[in-house]
Amino acid sequence: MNFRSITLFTASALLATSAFAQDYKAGDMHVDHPYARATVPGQTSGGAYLTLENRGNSADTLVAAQSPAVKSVEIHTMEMTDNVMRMREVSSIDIKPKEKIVMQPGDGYHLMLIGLKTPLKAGDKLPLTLTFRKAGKVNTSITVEEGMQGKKSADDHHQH
Ligand SMILES: [Cu+2]
Repeated sequence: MNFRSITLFTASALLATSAFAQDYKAGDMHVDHPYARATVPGQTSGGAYLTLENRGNSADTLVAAQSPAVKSVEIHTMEMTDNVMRMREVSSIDIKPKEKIVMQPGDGYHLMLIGLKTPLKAGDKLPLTLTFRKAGKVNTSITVEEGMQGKKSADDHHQH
């Protein structure tokens, strides 16, 4: 293997790795692993999750999320009210310097895909654009993953 072929090999290995990791960024804001859970027929909304990481030294704010594949995307948070886990829409998410926010089913923040035209199936991909106050727009792709069998959380039953 000469030097040139080693260089090419390294470059293609790096490309493959970054495509698999699904890491997107704009400025200091990194968005990692956007995914949604598969939905059942008749379900009109579904939860989507991702990791927001602010690698910069100043705070930034997620102010909007949108996808041409659904009617709208809302930013939701889950909280305990009278011993019942409820979700509520919020207008934005603040991400402090060096903060990492990991969205996950059943707790904290998630994105709500509203107005599903067809059920989300494992393997589907949906474009998702996030808008940050400072970093601007980040174009990402949500991958639909298998729903969790037997474990239901409030966002699985969410209706609008
Ligand atoms: Cu929700």
